[in-house]
Amino acid sequence: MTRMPSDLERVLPGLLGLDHVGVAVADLDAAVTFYRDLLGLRVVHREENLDQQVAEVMLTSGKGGRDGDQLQLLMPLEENSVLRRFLVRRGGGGLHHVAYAVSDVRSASRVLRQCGVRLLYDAPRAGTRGSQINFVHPKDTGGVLLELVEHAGADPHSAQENGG
Ligand code: MC0
Repeated sequence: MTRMPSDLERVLPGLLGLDHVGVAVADLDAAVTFYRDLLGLRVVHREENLDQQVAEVMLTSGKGGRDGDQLQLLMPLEENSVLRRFLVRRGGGGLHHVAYAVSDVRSASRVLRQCGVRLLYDAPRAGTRGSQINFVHPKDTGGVLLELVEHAGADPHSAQENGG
């Protein structure tokens, strides 16, 4: 059972704030076109993450928060990947996860585990842009897959325009 701490700041050290929202899509190029050409978001990163079996594109409006909002579009690379299962179950796409930046994903995961929350990985795995990531099971968060992300380097949010 999850033990709700009375002082979240004390219990989860190093929480830096909301990092990105992950959206699962069946057609990455079509989704990029929608968000870039209709909403005016800017593509700041593209990557294939073979460990997670996803192709991803990160976009931002450049507004909101210290480094701008971040939308991560995710498309499965493999038929038997967890993201493919999600797409099938959700009828083609939808909100997949919400990610929070932390200064130390290992210690954040350890503290959450101590509170009875299920972390999906025993040790962090490779995330976008050289980050280290872990996930909290959606059944322990009220139905939302929650990602913890520790960015690589001193300025993790700095992103380079690549033209989309
Ligand atoms: C599954 N469920 C979800 C969910 N995925 N609920 C909310 N959000 C999601 N994303 C629900 C199902 O509807 C089901 O609920 C229950 O969880 C268990 O379903 P399941 O069939 O057992 O689901 P599985 O086998 O697909 O596993 C779910 C699990 C998996 C969360 C463990 O998706 C996983 O390992 N995720 C972590 C890795 C991942 O998602 N990678 C892609 C993003 P009911 O009520 O029907 O029982 S990679 C990424 O994001 C990287 C690139 C990055 O940001 O750097």
